[in-house]
Amino acid sequence: LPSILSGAVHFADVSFEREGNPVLNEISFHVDAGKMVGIIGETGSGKTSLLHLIPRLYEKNAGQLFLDEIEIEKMDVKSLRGQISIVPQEVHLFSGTVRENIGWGRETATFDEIIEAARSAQIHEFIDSLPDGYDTEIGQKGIVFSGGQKQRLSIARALVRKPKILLLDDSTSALDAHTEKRLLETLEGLSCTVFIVAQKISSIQKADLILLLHQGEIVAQGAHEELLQNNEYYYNIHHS
Ligand code: DGT
Ligand code: MG
Repeated sequence: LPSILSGAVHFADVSFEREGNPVLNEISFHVDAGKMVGIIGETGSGKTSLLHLIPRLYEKNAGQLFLDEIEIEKMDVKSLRGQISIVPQEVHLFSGTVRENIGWGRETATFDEIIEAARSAQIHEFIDSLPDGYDTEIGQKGIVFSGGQKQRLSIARALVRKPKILLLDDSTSALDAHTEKRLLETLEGLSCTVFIVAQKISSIQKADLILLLHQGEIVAQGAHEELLQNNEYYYNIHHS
């Protein structure tokens, strides 16, 4: 079974339904390995569903989905998921130390790798400032993290697995603009294809490819400047 990914993603007329209701309709786009894709669209437009199709957490109903020219059905699901990290819209931390929470799912990670992931996720300095550092307990008996701190911890957890494809589902919504900018710059430097679902255009305007979803369809795709010039709907949400 083929498994090694460089991280290129190609959707060809992919449709997806839930309980007989169409959720995504004929989605087509291509992104090269190592690039950044921004996804925006109103609530319920299908952003989370689109991300979930890539590691086969959801199964498409029609069309073809290729990773590096290989149809995802031809890959081993476990190996596929081992190379794709998703940061879910709802962050889940568990009772345990910061270090355990970041290393979760990758028990072979060394402490250096955990610190490196935390640095990339812009959360290392905060962790380092805690009295027990990476040994700080999280949860009922321990420290309570803010929304933005939880998001960054969750991103560190995804990065420690050194994914070829990183899927961020609204994972920067609680970050201040400065921290978000630094995070995106760091992600750009990794050899990893990054998908970022966001609520604001400002969060994704540097992306190589922006997908604008509306009721399960891509109504516009391209780079920011191109969309601003050619798409009235995009222009309007940018200026609203
Ligand atoms: P968000 O997170 O509120 O901005 O919305 P999206 O864009 O992430 O939307 P998504 O993919 O969660 O939902 C797309 C459509 O799928 C929407 O019409 C609701 C429907 N849907 C979502 N979850 C379920 C589910 O568990 N069961 C059923 N039947 N439909 C669902
Ligand atoms: Mg969603």
